[in-house]
Amino acid sequence: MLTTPSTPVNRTLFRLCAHLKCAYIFLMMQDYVKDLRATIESATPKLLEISDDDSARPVKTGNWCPRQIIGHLIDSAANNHRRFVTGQYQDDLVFAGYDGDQWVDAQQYKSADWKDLVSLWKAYNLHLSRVMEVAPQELRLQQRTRHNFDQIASRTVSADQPSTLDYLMEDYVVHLKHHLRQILGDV
Ligand code: NI
Repeated sequence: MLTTPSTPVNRTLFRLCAHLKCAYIFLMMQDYVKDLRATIESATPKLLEISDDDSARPVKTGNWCPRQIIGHLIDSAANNHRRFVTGQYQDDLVFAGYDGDQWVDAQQYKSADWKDLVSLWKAYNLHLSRVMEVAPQELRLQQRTRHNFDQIASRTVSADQPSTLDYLMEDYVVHLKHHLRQILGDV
């Protein structure tokens, strides 16, 4: 573990190194991870401005209400969490799908507490942004010939084209933003 050095010159150098390390980590971070974190930061206060009543009313651009949409995004986080981890330890990128409507119905998101849903959505996505960030680049970018992104991705990839875990991670953020726009308009 690093401890702060005692002399002023060493302390300055230590701080400089810490800043450079932060800058390096930020530069190396995938753009979609930066986008996810910025989206969480900007969307959370806007979501919390939505009243309890409005969070249970269907949005204009779909059948679900905001509680169900954020619930669906929590389900997406849970399903993709598993994919982002197991995808680093298996040769293919073939994963179980899930029926979005069924998951939303089974958990009765329409009667769940709105603020609790937003806080779980935020915490889960901050965690996933870290899962994505720490996944080794060579595993993220490794081309896999076997995948089922023709069935589980929001922007599908045909089965005869190779793809990567990185693609699935970026696709996750695209899907999240699509559903947030249903509630907030521009995100
Ligand atoms: Ni969806």
